[in-house]
Parts: sequence; C-alpha cells; structure tokens
Amino acid sequence: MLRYLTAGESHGPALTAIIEGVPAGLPLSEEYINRQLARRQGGYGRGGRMKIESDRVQFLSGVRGGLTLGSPIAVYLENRDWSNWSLIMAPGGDARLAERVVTRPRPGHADLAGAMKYRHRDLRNVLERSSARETAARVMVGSVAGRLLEELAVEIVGQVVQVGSVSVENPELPLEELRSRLAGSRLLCADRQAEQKMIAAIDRAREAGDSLGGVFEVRAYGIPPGLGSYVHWDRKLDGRLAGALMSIQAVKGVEVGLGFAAAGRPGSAVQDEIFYEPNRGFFRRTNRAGGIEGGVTNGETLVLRAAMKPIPTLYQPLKSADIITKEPFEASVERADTCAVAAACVIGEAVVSWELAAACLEKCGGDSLAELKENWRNYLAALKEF
Ligand code: EPS
Repeated sequence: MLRYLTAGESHGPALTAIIEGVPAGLPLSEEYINRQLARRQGGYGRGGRMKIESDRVQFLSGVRGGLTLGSPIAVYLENRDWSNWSLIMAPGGDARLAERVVTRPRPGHADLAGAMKYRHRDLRNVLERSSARETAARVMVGSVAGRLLEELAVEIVGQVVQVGSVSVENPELPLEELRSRLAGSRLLCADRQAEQKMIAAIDRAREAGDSLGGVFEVRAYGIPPGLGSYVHWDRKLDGRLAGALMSIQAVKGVEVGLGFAAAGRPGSAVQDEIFYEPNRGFFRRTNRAGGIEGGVTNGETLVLRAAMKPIPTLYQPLKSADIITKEPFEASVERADTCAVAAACVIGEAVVSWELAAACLEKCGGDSLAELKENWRNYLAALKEF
C-alpha cells in the first residue's frame, strides 16, 4: 500500500513528507524532484513569495546510492522565508507574537471556519497550514510517484486550457505535439495565441488588484485497462482521482472526460462504442468517458480537468468582520499571486501521479521495482490474450 503524510507551515522552517510503500530499487534523485518543484514555482502571474523561495529537497531516509530502499522515504524542503518569520513562528513563543496576532478573516480562505473549528484566536494558526505552500510537499510526493510511473511507461501531461475567460482552441493535440508545444510555454499552455491573451488578462487583473482562476487538464497516457475497480465505492478510480484533484487549494470542480457537458447530451452522444481488431485488441474511436468506465480504466487516455477559482487574496478590499472586536473591516493584502493556474496544473499532475501509482501497485504489487515490472509485464501479456 502506498501512503504519505506531509507536515509544515507556510512560514515555518520547512515542509516535510514521509512516503511509505515505494518499491525498492527505483532510481530516484533529489534533482528529479527539484525539477518538478521548479515547474510548480513558475508560471506567469506568481507573486513576490516565489522570488524568495527556491524549492530544493533533501532526502533524509529511504534512498541510498540513487535507489529507493523500500523503507519510508523522508523528504525535507526548507522554507527560505522562514528567516523572516522565525520569531513569529517560533515553537517556543516570543513576546513579539502578541503584536502580530491575526484577527481579521479573509473571505474565501479557511481563516474563519478553521478558527471556529479549532478554537483559535489567532488566524495565523489556521492560514499557515491551509496556505497553498503545502502543495510544494504534494509535488515532491507526487514526483516520486511520477518516477515510478515512468518505469511502467505511463506518462502524465498537464496543460492549462483556460485562464479567466480565455480558453484554448483545441486541447486534443497528439501527444508529441502537445509535449513540444508545452516545452517553451510560460503558462503550461499549448496554444500560443490563447497564451498571449491569457498573459494579457493576467496583466490586466494585476493592475486592477484582482486575481484570475482557470481550468487545467491532466492526461495520463499508457494506462492499461483494469486499474481501480467497480466493486466498491472507495475503489473506484474516478472517485479517487476526483478527490485528489478537489483537495488542491482553490479547486472548485473536477471533470472526467466530457464531465458536466455529458449531462446535456443524449445518451447516444455520450457513450464510446467498442471495436475489435486482431492486432489492436478492443478499442474505442471516441474517448468521451475520459478513459474510465464504472470506476475502472478502460485503456484509453485518462482525461481529467479541474477548475480553479481566482485566488481569494486580493489587493482589492473585501468586506469581513474581526473575530475579536466583531467590527467590520475591509480585507486587503500586501502580497499575493495574481494567477496560479499553471502552478495548480503541476500540482494536478502530482496528485494524479500519486493516485495512479497507488492503483498500479494495487494491481501488480511488488516489493522491488523488478518484481513490480515482472507483474506488470505479465498483466499486459494477459490482457493481449483476453
Ligand atoms: C498563499 C499565499 C502566498 C503564496 C503562497 C500561497 O504566500 P505568502 O503568504 O507567503 O505571500 O505565495 O504560495 C506559496 C508559498 C507556494 O509555495 O506556492 C496562500 O495564502 O495560499
């Protein structure tokens, strides 16, 4: 079983993760994870914090000589901003803490509901953990899963398909073309014309003190039929993937395949008909289901989309009420991202990689990579015989 825990506050000393269940013998380097972290930090529209951070991990356990050991992998990621917050965030407490108590909940954040739940009188105790800084930990975890999937020839590709009201013309590009178009993109967008318009929209939003959301898509290529299961609700892979994507900060909606559009079509325009050719086996000519039927992968490309709301931290004031004085005030901030959809897309790739790696291990098991690959090959061979 693959599992992980993360810990860390946004302005605390570090983020950490413990990952358990990764087979032994998987080639894994800190640099590999750092490359994914750098992608998360990029994307046009990020704010001042990303100029401070330069996310780089250190393995504390579970990896030796460039290979996983099969033991828990502990990963450590330092917050550079910590040096500016070490008194306020000190575990031992400091007199200066009292002057910096946060009592003004920001609309759209976990601040107020979180404080009510945990009986906090300082909203910093909520916002430090609810912050999207935590997603750096999920990218480091997800990239370990991504490394495992590479060994099984599964490829995960994310692309931004909408920012604000600007959408890409055609998200259905062949994989090679999609890859090459994404390579030089500043927004993880494969449509250069749309990207220019998105960048202009982000500039306008920044000047207006506003923020923008959008939609990103994550595709998984090379997934065989039979991952996940129809037999019980918590084994349905679409449910797990949707839960993982939905748990990303600011994500408000998830679609698989046609998603919400399927509701408005007649049944004849929603299902994917099944064909058989001796050298190809069973296949579909359409992929409206997005690669999953009945909670089980069907061998077609997995297509998932997530909608991200505009970041709620605005330079424009929003009405709120103080938790101590109960007085109304207007919430505004000094530092925020204008648009983080490209970052969310990288996080989406990470959480999808995690769920798929877990599903692959559930299907084919293996304490070592060699054993997993043997089981995987046998499974693929059996599918050919079906
Ligand atoms: C975030 C607010 C900003 C973002 C942060 C998420 O941080 P700060 O409060 O330090 O200005 O930069 O994102 C990250 C730190 C990150 O690594 O992505 C929030 O409130 O969610």
